Amino acid sequence: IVKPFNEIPGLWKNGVGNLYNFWKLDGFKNLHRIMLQNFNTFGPIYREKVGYYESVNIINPEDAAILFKAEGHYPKRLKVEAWTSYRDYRNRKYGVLLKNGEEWRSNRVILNKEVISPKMQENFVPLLDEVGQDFVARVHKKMKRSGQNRWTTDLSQELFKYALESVSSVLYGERLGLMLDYIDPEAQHFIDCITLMFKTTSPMLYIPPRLLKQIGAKVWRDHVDAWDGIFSQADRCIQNIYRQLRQETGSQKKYPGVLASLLMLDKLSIEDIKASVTELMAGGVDTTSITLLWTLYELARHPSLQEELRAEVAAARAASQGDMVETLKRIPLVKGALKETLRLHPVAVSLQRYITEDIIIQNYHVPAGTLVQLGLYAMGRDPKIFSRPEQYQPSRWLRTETHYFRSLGFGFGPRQCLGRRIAETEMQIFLIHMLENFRVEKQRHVDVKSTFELILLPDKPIILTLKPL
Ligand code: HEM
Ligand code: 2DC
Repeated sequence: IVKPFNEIPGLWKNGVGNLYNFWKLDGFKNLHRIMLQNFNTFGPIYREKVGYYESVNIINPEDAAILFKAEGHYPKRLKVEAWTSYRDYRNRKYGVLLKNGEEWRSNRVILNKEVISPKMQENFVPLLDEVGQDFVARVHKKMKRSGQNRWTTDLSQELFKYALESVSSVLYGERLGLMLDYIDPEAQHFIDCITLMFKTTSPMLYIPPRLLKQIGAKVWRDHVDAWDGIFSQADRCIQNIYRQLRQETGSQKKYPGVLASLLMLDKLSIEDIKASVTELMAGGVDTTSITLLWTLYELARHPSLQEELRAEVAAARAASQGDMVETLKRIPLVKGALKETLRLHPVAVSLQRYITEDIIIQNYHVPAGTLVQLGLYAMGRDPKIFSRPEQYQPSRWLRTETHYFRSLGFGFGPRQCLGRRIAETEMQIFLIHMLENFRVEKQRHVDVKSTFELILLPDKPIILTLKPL
């Protein structure tokens, strides 16, 4: 017998009381651990209400499959009100990240062809390879300067620059020059604004931004400043390409980048293009850089695994005679390492959908319209789903054991991460170059955990040492 919605366990009766408890537990920073704890207390399904934010939470891959079958034609995620409020406040258009319904679909279909199709990926490879090589050269230079033939540092700022340089070169077909010693202060400001934007978003998941705006709260003002900085830098980049395109005569052979391709295609309005390209530029910095930082951290903790990966890369290079597109087809263990990083350190704590039809999960009836969340962080650490979940084992993704709805770091289906191909290619190329040139080591035993600032970030600086091979 199917049990009714109201019998799902959990704390969903007193949103304000729960918000207070959540706040006392420093919940804004611990969301992922609180979710994990809730699954331990209530089992594989629980209902929750924090502030005005109400959801049903699930953890099992089989239930994820049910969820995504009920996502409908226009899959809709949790609305991040801070982001839509900013757009409304400044009268800016929503891009594909924030649009819904038919408008989302028509934009997304066009963007898919330019951003996530396997055909386009080949265009991105030479651009991203160049950035990878420049990163290696930069590390060599830093090592020389240190006088010790090694470089010990918190790489996060370097990785932010690497990620922004990579995504910009794909979007604009041009280099920003962030691998140089003196970088444009505007670009550095852009990077800082993205971090601030994410950080100021998380409290506003639970406290309506309208309210915070009314009382003139600092978190709202900081959020507006952050987005203002993001938009003004993106606008500059976009205007620059737009101007060049209008001055150009004759057709160039070279791949001109996502933005110029979209402008020439002429299927989306300029305002729609600007909105989505800005989101791509902003979405392309902290996500890949933090995932790479976690990966280097794991490789430093597992030296023999690091050697295994190095051997795979060397063999792949040799077999493909240096051709990067071919090399990328021969590195399953490197790809497994990135999946493993996202299992233990997912960028997104959860995936969510408003379901469009009634479903039955764990024998409970869940009505259409409910916000259902899949706890990605909790799933990745559940011993019932992954054997020895605490161990970093890229090879688990090579074995025949089932991967059914288990590799969801980029989301699922037509609403999955639009930047996925860029992110994967950029991260794989980065690891290839790093493994070919350096050994990564860790200082002493420092256990780094995650902290939630809308995306999951390391809770303390990760200090690594790079040595030449
Ligand atoms: C959406 C993860 C990198 C742009 C998403 C979603 C996830 C995600 C989980 C939600 C998907 C869903 O609801 O099913 C990641 C991870 C990344 C990454 C783990 C890197 C390790 C990037 C990059 C870009 C980007 C590099 C831009 C170049 C976007 C956009 C969306 C999105 C625009 C919204 C798509 C839509 O609503 O149609 N990402 N992302 N992401 N991501 Fe990423
Ligand atoms: C955060 O409870 C936790 O890819 C919330 O590149 C639910 C939630 C909703 C939307 C998620 C967000 C979480 C994490 C960050 C995500 C976002 C959708 C897209 C965004 C996953 C899980 C991200 C990082 C994008 C950001 C693009 C950008 C222009 C800001």
